[in-house]
Amino acid sequence: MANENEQMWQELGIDLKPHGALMTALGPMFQEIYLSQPNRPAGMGFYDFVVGDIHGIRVKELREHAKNGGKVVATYCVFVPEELVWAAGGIPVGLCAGTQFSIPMAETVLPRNTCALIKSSFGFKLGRVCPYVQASHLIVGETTCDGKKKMFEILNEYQPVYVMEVPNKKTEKSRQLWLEEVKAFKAVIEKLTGNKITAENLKQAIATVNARRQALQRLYNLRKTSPVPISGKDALLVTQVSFYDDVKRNTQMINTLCDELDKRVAAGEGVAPADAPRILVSGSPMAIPNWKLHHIIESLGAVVVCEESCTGTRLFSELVKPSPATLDSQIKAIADRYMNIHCACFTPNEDRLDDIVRLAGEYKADGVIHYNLQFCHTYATEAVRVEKRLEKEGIPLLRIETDYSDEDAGQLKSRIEAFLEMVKH
Ligand code: BJ8
Repeated sequence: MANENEQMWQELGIDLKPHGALMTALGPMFQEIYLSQPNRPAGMGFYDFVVGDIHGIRVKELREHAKNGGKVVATYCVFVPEELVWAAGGIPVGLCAGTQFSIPMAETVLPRNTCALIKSSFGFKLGRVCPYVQASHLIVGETTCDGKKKMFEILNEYQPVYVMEVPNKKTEKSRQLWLEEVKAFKAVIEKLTGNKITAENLKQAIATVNARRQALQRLYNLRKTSPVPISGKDALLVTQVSFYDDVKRNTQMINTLCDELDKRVAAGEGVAPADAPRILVSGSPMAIPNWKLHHIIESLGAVVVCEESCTGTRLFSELVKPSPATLDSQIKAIADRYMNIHCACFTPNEDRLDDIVRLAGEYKADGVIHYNLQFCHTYATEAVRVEKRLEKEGIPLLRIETDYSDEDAGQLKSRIEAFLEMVKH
């Protein structure tokens, strides 16, 4: 298997030496952060397997797909409507950008004061260490933030990149622009795959992606109970894997896990004592293998009960409205659904503040930790408004700004420990 994988990586143009170092580092890290947790649900076995073979089986599936004439479309943002890719017989893959490993590679080109997510993703391509990037036929970017959109211009010099224009406001005019962008994306995907998107195949794709969203909703609803039947780390991993695993298999695995969690809830079985502080994490997404914050919080005896982020509720809380009959109305329903993602790139973004307050209530959070990647100006500035709003609502908040390195782990630990002490009383 190892040799088979190595041959595949070689064919994909992977730089085997740094790639080997990356794989070697991931194992002990996963052991320490994940496998050491007590009382994990058996259903997490699937996710452990996926991480254990992170650049193996799934990449092989993508290669098989490509050998049969299929296309792989890589994305970096939950704004890219994956339904259109599935409908045209393509496979969308949300690219990981959560490791410190690829950042020094990116810093040889990008400014150092760029957010870790952007540097990490760019470094993967530059260093040729990610088989998912290498296996993709098209990378789809978006204009959500300045750093990303300028990085995509440079990335385009290495691999074909198509950029969708995400508006910054949610006015009628902006909605119209976005609808046109979704239509243009449909044409790009049809051209890439050579397949027509029809009312029939799009209806199927909408139903398939909605089913995964509903499975994730089910998982998150189970986290509302006390004691919590699954750790925040495990739930985060399920969401992270959803970005690149096969959508149908993933839905089935999440539902199997939820069946087990239902039994835990009925038996009053949890992963932490019922009086453990419950934390809502809100802010920037945490791409795999970024488990840093959750690990610190849960190592201190608290439990993360929800993520208001794109590796959390923003990924699945909105469904595409039940599929209307005509292709045009389906495209419109897709465009409408995506415009309900409350990313900090929008102004105003009152809906996100409402979401945080609502989620804190629904998940009975004792406090909110606002997670900000360093140099992400939209989330950092929006945190000022989050703070004001939560103060008004009487919800304790801790704002942290960090990156992927471990340099500040000690300092974060002290601040979070003090915060947990405060919310417990
Ligand atoms: S919809 S949150 S996935 S853009 S953290 S790269 S914003 S400087 S990730 Fe995001 Fe789409 Fe929005 Fe979600 Fe820029 Fe900020 Fe970095 Fe960010």
